[in-house]
Amino acid sequence: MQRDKFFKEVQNVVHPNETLVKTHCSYCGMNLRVNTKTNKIIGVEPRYSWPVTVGKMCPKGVTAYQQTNHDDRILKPLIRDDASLKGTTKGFREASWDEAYDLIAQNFQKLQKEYGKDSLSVFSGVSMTNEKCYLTGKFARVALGTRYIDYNGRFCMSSAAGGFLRSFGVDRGSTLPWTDIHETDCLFIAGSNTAECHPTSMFRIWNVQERGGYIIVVDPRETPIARRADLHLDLMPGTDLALANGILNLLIQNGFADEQFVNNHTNGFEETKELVKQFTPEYTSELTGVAPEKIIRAAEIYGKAPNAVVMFARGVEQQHKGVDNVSAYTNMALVTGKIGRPKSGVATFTGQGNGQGGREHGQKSDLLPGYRKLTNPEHVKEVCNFWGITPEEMPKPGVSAYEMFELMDQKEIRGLYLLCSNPAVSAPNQNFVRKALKGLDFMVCSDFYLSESAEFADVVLPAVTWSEDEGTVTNIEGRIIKINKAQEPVGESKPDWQIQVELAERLGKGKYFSHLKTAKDVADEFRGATKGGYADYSGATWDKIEKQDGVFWPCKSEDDPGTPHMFLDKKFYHPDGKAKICALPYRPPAEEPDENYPLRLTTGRVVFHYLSGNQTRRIKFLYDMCPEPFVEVHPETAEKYKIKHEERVRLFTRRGEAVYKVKITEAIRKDTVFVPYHFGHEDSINLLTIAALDPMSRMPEFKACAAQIEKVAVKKVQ
Ligand SMILES: Nc1nc2c(c(=O)[nH]1)N[C@H]1C(S)=C(S)[C@@H](COP(=O)(O)OP(=O)(O)OC[C@H]3O[C@@H](n4cnc5c(=O)[nH]c(N)nc54)[C@H](O)[C@@H]3O)O[C@H]1N2
Ligand SMILES: Nc1nc2c(c(=O)[nH]1)N[C@H]1C(S)=C(S)[C@@H](COP(=O)(O)OP(=O)(O)OC[C@H]3O[C@@H](n4cnc5c(=O)[nH]c(N)nc54)[C@H](O)[C@@H]3O)O[C@H]1N2
Ligand SMILES: [Mo]
Repeated sequence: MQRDKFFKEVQNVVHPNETLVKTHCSYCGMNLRVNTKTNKIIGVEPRYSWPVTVGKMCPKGVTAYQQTNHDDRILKPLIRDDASLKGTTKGFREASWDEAYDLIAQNFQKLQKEYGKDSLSVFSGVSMTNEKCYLTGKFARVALGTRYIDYNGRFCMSSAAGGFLRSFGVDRGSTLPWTDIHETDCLFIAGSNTAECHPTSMFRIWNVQERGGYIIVVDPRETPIARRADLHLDLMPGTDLALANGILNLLIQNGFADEQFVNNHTNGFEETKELVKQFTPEYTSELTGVAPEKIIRAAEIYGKAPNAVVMFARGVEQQHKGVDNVSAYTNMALVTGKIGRPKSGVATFTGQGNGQGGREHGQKSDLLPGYRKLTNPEHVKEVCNFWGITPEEMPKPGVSAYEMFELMDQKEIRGLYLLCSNPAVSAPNQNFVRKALKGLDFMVCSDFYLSESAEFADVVLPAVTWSEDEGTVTNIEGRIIKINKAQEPVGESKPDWQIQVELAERLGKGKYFSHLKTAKDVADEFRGATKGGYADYSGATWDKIEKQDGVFWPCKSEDDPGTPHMFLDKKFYHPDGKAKICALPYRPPAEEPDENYPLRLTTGRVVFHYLSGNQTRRIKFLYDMCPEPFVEVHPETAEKYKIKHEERVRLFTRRGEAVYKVKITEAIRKDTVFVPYHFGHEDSINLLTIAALDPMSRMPEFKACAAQIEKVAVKKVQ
């Protein structure tokens, strides 16, 4: 039967004063429709015709619409007129955009005159559209001319990116579309709390079992997916590399290697085979704490499955060997040839709504649009020609996110333009990071709510939320999708791209930016800038995205439909067309438990909050469901420390301390404690975390450090 065209397309005018705007959620980028009445957002509806999540929504998604007209919105630029109140929300006054721009231009120019171009820095985030991410990179390099730009993806997906680049020569987070995943025979999921962090994908995960397939979960905690999995490998935090090597050894020893695939399409097999030999089930068990039988069973299930998908997330990646972990788990797919065909492959669960696109187009210290490299003179030339600057004018690569705080502390960097990130909660080793922020000569923060980081700013600029602007983001699958505008900006707030265009004019760089009058103008320039890079978006027009329900990159021309499956032709992106199987010696976490700090601390998320919590702590329903952080402790450990459920304990590491309510649960290892990181100020677990960085991705080790707890003495009422 032919579907009625009217019903297929009824997504705009519903009633004269009510509309449904088809868009995607601000948090993880899944689809929904925003309901508006007389041009004001009043609710959301699921969209069942969206192929990826088929109308599924999560607690954050159903309340995301409440952000836009929230009472806490910043309505006008704020200027700090009392420097002694730096580090608090006080001491600001409202100002006009003109006054704010003048003050910023004056201070930025003064700093650059006195201390050089590189005395300024840009720290950004990937909750922004591709267009904004692209323009932020151009703004840093062309308008400010500084080498110091980096972004919150360094704390999120940089290890996945590094691992994929090394293994495949290309970094697209999923080698296959999500619509394939439930049809596989085995899902091997490491370090992902999928049910809480990607709830709208859960129906596909459960469907694997319902169709007779297997689920294997690797996590120190018994998360909801671990509970229902066929096998839960409950490893010690920070030991994934040993586990992956141990499983690979068994896959090879037990004849599951696909010799033809390995010979024709990969390098590095023989040396990897030699290296992993020592990782017998017993030795692997010693290193990881996982029983040998479970390791053997995992290799058997994965090895025998006709199709299998290896998936991982931050549990694996946020380690000081995150890149090695990613390549080590990817080895499983390459050795068995379970990649480059439907229903098999490797995927990382993307973090933020634009975690994928946001890392491809120039916010990273060493990258330019289209995933071009700042270290490659040809790439630099291409982008310079496009922007109309000379290669000499292009700044050199800078440093990673955390290292920028080190340079601030050393007064190498004196000014900061922060947008779309809240590092005063989300960066590791907070005591140091907050000191670095406080010591800046001049700081600008663009946000729609006053964040913990804005407390350190001299000027705060009111940005718009996701639903007051339009543009594209690239979702978990590598599919470029369209965010649509549902409401005019509240107060005097402006989209970040517009702020950058106007600021560039004040800085005397208008000729490179003034032609950008609308979000569509930025989009057209952005697509052009990616042309010829391997993350080529040039054919992904807004029309095509609308018609096809998204476009997978690479998409190189108007008539290219895009690339849902990677490597179907068995061609990888290294110059010889082969993938790399990597021989990776084991390294323990940077900080191992000892007498004084005998516990392993790991950190992560809960379903009700998002990242630093600056958005979700303001939504009443979400706040009520989880108003404060907690520390998960195993009953036997609690017994040892004589602590009870809901009692308060002081948790401390070599870097800092905080007091948390105890949640006693058997769903955690006895040697490990877990705290969610969505809270600020004295509640932030990042006061305790370690800034041990991965040598390649510069990712901090959020997932493992040594800690101790003690009961807090109850203060006597005076
Ligand atoms: N509700 C909610 N959803 C989110 C987000 C959010 O803040 N809230 N954030 C989004 C973003 S930006 C991201 S990056 C993703 C993150 O998604 P996930 O990576 O799934 O989230 P995390 O809770 O950080 O960590 C996942 C799991 O890793 C486990 N883990 C800890 N240490 C180790 C280890 O050493 N090895 C292994 N194998 N596992 C370990 C933890 O116990 C945890 O269950 O979620 C996205 N979705
Ligand atoms: N201990 C520990 N720490 C972690 C992690 C962990 O697992 N454990 N995970 C890390 C990970 S994966 C991530 S992704 C980071 C994220 O950490 P952050 O980058 O701090 O993430 P957000 O809380 O999303 O911060 C975004 C800020 O920008 C604002 N914002 C949102 N959209 C826009 C926009 O379009 N424009 C502007 N101007 N502002 C906007 C929001 O209100 C918010 O204040 O945290 C990392 N930190
Ligand atoms: Mo993330």
